[in-house]
Amino acid sequence: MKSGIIGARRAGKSTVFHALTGIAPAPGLSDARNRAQLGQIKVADERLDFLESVYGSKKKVPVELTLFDFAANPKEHKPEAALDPTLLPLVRDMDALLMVVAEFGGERPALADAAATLDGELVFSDFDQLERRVERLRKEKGPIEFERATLQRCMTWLEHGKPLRTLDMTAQELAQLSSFALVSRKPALVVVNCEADRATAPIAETDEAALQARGLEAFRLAAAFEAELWELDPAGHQELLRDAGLEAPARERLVRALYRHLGLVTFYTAGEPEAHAWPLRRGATALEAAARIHSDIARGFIRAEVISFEDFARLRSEARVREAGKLRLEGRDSVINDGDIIHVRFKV
Ligand SMILES: Nc1nc2c(ncn2[C@@H]2O[C@H](COP(=O)(O)OP(=O)(O)OP(=O)(O)O)[C@@H](O)[C@H]2O)c(=O)[nH]1
Ligand SMILES: [Mg+2]
Repeated sequence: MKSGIIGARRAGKSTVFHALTGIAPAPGLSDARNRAQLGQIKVADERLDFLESVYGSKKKVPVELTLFDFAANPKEHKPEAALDPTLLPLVRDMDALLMVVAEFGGERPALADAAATLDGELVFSDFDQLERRVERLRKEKGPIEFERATLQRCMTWLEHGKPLRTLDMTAQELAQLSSFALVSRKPALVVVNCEADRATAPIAETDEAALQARGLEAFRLAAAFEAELWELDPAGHQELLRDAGLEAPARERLVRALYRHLGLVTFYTAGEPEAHAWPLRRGATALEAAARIHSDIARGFIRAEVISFEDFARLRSEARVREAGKLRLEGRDSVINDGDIIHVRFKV
């Protein structure tokens, strides 16, 4: 899963990246050839640890979140623009966005306004992209009426300043738009970068409502404070977190917030070679889970053998799960639940 950190100049994007990954900002990042620094968060997962030990797996593969800290190009990034336009092609490739808003050093912009400014850049970029496509459609012949109508509906929405993530679309419309990688459709958390003494301060109700209307959600992070904690040993890290009223480090809280906001669950594949955790959209089917593992496995899908995590935790072996009649044989359309351990039967 790829998440890109965006935000105004000096909003603390690199500090947020540091707080989440433990990787300090790279001085060479402003180099135009090297537009992003990558950092990985391996998601801590007790269920996966349990599967690894019971199956005696040689390898453990947790869910990984890759964060991208982009470097704006000072020549392109005009002070009045919230986002360097040359970053947009990189942003298109992300699964989710983290929009950083500064709330430190005397800066207290209305959170909703700051987020709206950033979101506005995404809205503008999508409008621009769709408009160029509509121009080209003028010269095309063939069955383009549906495409034209879909683009027009999106553009009307964007013209009102609304991001596409808040527009309900049919599966057919979404399929029509799939080649565009529209940025205002990407799920996003607004990272409120604050001082340590406001790490647990509530978000004002008016801000919360305004964000919600854009399909956004606030996530508070005292980035400079949590970046410094990486210098400490784990015990010291824990203690200072607790003093600040925080129950877990930034990366764990962020993963939870993203999972909730994106509506994700985790399923597992387990065996002696490896125990593997996979993220999946809540409500997704066995076939979608198979596709997550490998497109060949989805193509040759016959059925899935599914064990719920609770049954496995109680019985502690596949053989006992089978004897107890708790192994489910599921077809391609059955829904996979959080914690399910699945084995896909397929032919190639
Ligand atoms: N006091 C305080 N300072 C911060 C915080 N976050 C960032 N800063 C400072 O703000 C300045 C900018 O932070 P960066 O993380 O480099 O911001 P950025 O958004 O990556 O900046 P650019 O990449 O240049 O656009 C640095 O001097 C940071 O030390 C914070 O939470 N509290
Ligand atoms: Mg930076």
